[in-house]
Amino acid sequence: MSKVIKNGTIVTADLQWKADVLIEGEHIAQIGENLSGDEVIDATDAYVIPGGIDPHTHLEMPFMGTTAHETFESGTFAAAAGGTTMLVDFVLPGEDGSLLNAIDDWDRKSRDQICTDISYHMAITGWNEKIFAEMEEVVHKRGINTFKHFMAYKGALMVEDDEMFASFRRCAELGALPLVHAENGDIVQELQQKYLAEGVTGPEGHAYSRPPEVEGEAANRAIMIADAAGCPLYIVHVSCEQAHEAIRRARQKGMRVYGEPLIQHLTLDETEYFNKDWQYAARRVMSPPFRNKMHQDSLWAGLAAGSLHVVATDHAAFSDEQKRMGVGDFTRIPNGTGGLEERMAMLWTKGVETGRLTPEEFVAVTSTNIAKILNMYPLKGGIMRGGHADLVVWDPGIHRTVSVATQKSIIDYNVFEGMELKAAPRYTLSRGEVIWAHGQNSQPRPGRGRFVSRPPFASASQALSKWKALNTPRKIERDPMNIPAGV
Ligand code: DUC
Ligand code: ZN
Ligand code: ZN
Ligand code: ZN
Repeated sequence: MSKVIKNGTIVTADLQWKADVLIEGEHIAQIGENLSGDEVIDATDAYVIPGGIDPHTHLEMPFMGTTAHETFESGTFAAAAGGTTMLVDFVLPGEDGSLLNAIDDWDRKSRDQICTDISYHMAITGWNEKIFAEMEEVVHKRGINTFKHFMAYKGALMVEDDEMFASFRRCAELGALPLVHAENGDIVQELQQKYLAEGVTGPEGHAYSRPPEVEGEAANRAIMIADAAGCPLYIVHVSCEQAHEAIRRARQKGMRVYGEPLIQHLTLDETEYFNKDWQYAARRVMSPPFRNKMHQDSLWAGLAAGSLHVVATDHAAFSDEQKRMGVGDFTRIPNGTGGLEERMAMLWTKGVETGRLTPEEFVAVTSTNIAKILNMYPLKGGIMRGGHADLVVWDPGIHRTVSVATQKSIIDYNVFEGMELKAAPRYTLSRGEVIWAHGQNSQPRPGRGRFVSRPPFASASQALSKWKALNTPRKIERDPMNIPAGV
C-alpha cells in the first residue's frame, strides 16, 4: 500500500516548492510532480513539512517529591495532535544510581504507551567509576549520544564543576554531546532562603530567586568547561539575553555551542507570576522562569539570526493538586509546564504569522536542526527520499483557541488557555501511518511508536585530539645543576 500526499507546498529548512510526496511503507519513496499511489492524502492549500521533533520532555518523571502527571501515552497523543512526530525524553537515574537500569526502567514505562517515536537523553546526576564505565554502553549499545547535566537543584540532581568536567571529557572520548541545565544552583538556594525569610512565599518568589544573572553565569561556566574538555555543548531552555550572549560569543570563537529556547519563554512573560490567583501563577512555575519582553526579543532574534537553534517545550506537566504541594512555600511547587501539543502552532502564530520567522526557519527550528544536532538526520527531520515518512500536512487555514476542554494532554489546565492558534496539522504521519487527522479526533495505537537509536558523533576523535593537545604537558629539560636542593 503506497500513499501519496498531493497538491501541497513542501517546506524544508532550505526551500519551498510545489510537489507530491510518494510514501512506500515507512519511507519517502519519491518527490515530484503528478505522482500517484494507492491512497491519496490531500494537501491542497497546505504545506507539507517534516514532522516536529520536541527534544525536551519529562513524561512520568519522578521529580520534587512527585511524578509528572503527563504519561507517555497522553504526551505522545498530544504531540501527534500538534504535529510532533518524535520526542526526546530525559532518563533520570534511580536510587541505585545505575544509568543502564534507569534506561531499562524508562523502556518499561514507555514501550506499550508511545504513539510517536521517541529517543532519550541520559542524565548525569553524580560521578563515580560505575557511571564512567556505564556511559560507554549507553553510547555504544543503547543508542543514546547525549548526556544532560543539571547545574541547579542542589542536593538533588545538581552536579559540581569537577563532576561536570569529568563527564564532559568522557563525552568527548565517546563521541557524545553534553547538555546542561544552566542555572547556578548555589545562588538559587541562597536567594530562595532570602525571599522565604522575608516572607515571600508565593509563586513570585520563584521568579525572584532565579534571575537572569543566575542563568548567564552558569551558561558561561558550562561553555568554558566544555571548551576545556574539548567537547561541543547544548544548552537547554535558554531563557535570557545573558545566556544567549554567552552562546553568541562562544560561537564567534568557533565553539560548537547550541541553544534551545522554549515556546513558553518566547510567548509568556514574568507578569504571569504576579497574578492574584495563586493557582494561576503556580501552574506557570518552571525553571528557568518566564522573563520580560527584552529577553523574549533576544530569543526571537537568536532564532532568526541562527545563534539559537531549536524550539522545545521542557514538557513537565503537573496537575493542580500537585502544584498545591507548594502552598506557603514556593520552593515546593513542582517545577514544570506543558506545551508539547501547542509548540508548533504557537511558534507559527507568534513567529511566522508575525513575520519574525520564515516558514523555512520554522521547519529548521522545529525539526531539521535538532535532527542534525542529535545525529539522526536525514532519517528524521527532512523530506528526502529514503527518510522516514514523518510528515505533517500543515494547514494555516485551521484556526483554533487553546482550551483545556479540547486538548489531548491529561493535565487539568493549559498555560496557553484562550490563545488563538493560526495553523494546525490537517494530517500527521509517523513512518507513513496517519496518526492524526483533523476532525476525526482518534488516538493512534499506544505502543506503535518506536525507540530511535542515535549513533555517536564521528567528530569525537577531533574533539578528543583537541583536548589532548591542550592537556599534553610539555617536557622541560632543566639543567640538573640549577634545580635547588630538595625539589
Ligand atoms: N525545569 C522545569 O521547569 N521542570 C523540569 C526540569 C527543569 O529543569
Ligand atoms: Zn532543566
Ligand atoms: Zn527539562
Ligand atoms: Zn526505516
